[in-house]
Amino acid sequence: MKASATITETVLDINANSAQDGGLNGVPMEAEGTLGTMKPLTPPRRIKVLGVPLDLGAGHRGVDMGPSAIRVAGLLEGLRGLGYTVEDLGNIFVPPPQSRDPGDPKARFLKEIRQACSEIAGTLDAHLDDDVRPVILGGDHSLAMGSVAGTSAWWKRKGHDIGLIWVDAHADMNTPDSSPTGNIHGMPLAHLLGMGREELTNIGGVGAKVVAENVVLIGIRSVDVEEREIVRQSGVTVFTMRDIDEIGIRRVMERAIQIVTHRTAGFHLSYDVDGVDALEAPGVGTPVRGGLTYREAHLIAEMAHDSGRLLAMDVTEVNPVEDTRNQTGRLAAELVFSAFGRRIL
Ligand SMILES: [Mn+2]
Repeated sequence: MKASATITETVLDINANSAQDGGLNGVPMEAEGTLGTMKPLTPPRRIKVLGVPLDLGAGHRGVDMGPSAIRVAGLLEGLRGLGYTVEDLGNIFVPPPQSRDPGDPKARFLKEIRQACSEIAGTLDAHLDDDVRPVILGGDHSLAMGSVAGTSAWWKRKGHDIGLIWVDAHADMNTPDSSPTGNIHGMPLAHLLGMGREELTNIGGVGAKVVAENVVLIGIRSVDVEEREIVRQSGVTVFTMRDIDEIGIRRVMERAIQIVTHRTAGFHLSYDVDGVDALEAPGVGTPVRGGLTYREAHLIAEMAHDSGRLLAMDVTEVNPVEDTRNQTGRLAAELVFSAFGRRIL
């Protein structure tokens, strides 16, 4: 990928590749971008829910209450209604920020976040099985350094890589050196790709958890100045809000699923609810105008389900302090239902 390409050009490059070889990013269309020699995935029968009351990575307080809000919205009952056996693993322990010293201003609460993410990774790795899909409730998005590490470690032992779909208003690809705030929830994706601080890239296993060729960002509309260059150089595929406006969310998701399932067992869906427009998701820490509509947000989850390749899901950044009568908590629960097969008819 050209390092000099803008994000929109990157998408256009993909189009150009498709025209040349019938695929994108060199992925042949006919190969289904999927399994190679892998036998079919066992369909999910059990869902394990893990709460992460983490707001150490965020600038605004309150996302630590997100897991409760999503549970109160009827998450477990709704998933059981879809026919799954659902187990709630409870919450991992996270200290409140007021009780700790943030330490390094370039990576605030690094030690505590590392500890929480290691516990997430270990818990998921221990609870995964062929027919189990974890759902992780946030909490700020830095939790994904633990959840994706856990999913990746388990599948790696079975001999498979995983892909990653990252839905977000932000790219979350800062490193401590580039971040204007030092808030780690703006850095998880960089660390999952192996960039940044070793203490964070080595959570749940050494080094990168996903390769850029299998990573797709969707819904992006706010990228910091230095972060922009990191995104461009990284090799991940980005569908900004403009791309969604221009080609539609259905085409975006078709391509995304091809990319994240190419020679992988499947993909982890890390859904930051601030990707959704603030009109539908007012209860987030960092709202940005011009986001996904309610239906675009759902179609992402519905198509993730229909791909048959969804391995795990995070829903993050629900902030009850900013919310209106748990509207955003309910949206988060509904997005999980769509990702696990709820349909209109
Ligand atoms: Mn995020």
